[in-house]
Amino acid sequence: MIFKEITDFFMAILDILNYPDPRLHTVAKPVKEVDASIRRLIADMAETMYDAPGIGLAATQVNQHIQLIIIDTSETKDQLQVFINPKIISKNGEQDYEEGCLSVPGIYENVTRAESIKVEALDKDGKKFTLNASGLLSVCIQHEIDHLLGKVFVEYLSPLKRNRIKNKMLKYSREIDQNRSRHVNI
Ligand code: QAP
Ligand code: CO
Repeated sequence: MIFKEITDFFMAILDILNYPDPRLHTVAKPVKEVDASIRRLIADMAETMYDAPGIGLAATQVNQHIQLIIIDTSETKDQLQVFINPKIISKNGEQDYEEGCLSVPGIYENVTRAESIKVEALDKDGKKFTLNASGLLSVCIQHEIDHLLGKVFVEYLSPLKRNRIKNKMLKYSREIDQNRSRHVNI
């Protein structure tokens, strides 16, 4: 119990990279060993995701280019799923889903993906597992694995839509920067 309090105390909310940050296009490397530094990153990513709040987060989005994603699609927000070195073994069917992304705040667009998938990964203890997923969980796993491949969901949209989103995001980040310097000046 005391240990849990100590780890909670040292947990941190991490900065999330915003589209069109070029670092979001980095291809993640496999995790060699699930050690203490990986467990720390998982705890920090979980705090970051729940704080947002979001249902999925890839290490790429917090500028850590390793094959690690976390997901919690439960209503109660107490069912964290960790996927290390995830691989999609099979895909079936098609579904459209209105997706969002913590790296593209305020933007929601329809994307077509597989309806159901079979995924193989390591869990938080480094133990191999396979999972059959459909519906929202399937969409979320595919979306987060894309991040590890350097792909953001807006890349499935038409160039016109994507450019509009890119310009909107750039304008939004300039406004944030201006507000920051105004705070410093006053
Ligand atoms: C990926 O995305 C996902 O724009 C996870 O202002 C989303 O958690 C997969 C979020 C939908 C499948 C379906 C987005 C929070 C969270 C925003 C997220 C925002 C605040 C996105
Ligand atoms: Co995303």
